[in-house]
Amino acid sequence: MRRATLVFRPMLGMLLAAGVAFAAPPHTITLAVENMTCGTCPIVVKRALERVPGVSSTSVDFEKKTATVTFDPDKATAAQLTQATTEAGFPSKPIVRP
Ligand SMILES: [Cu+2]
Repeated sequence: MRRATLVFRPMLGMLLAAGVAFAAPPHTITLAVENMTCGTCPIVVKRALERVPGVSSTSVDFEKKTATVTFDPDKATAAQLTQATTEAGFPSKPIVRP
């Protein structure tokens, strides 16, 4: 019994380490959002983005006309995010930083 425990412990550790390695870290991107003309618009944009599966957090800046989105890259893509805002009436595209 004691022997079995000694063998299985390291194996369990390896499995856990592998699981962490396979889970991709969340991505954060900033979208330039068009058509936000009043204080209600950011709320609509935020809701549209949060409906996309894999999105964990969203913050919309009305002054800068941007939306910053954190998402699981295994579940969502940048294209799905821009599509979600576009379908809500607010076309967007990722801001590429130099
Ligand atoms: Cu509005």
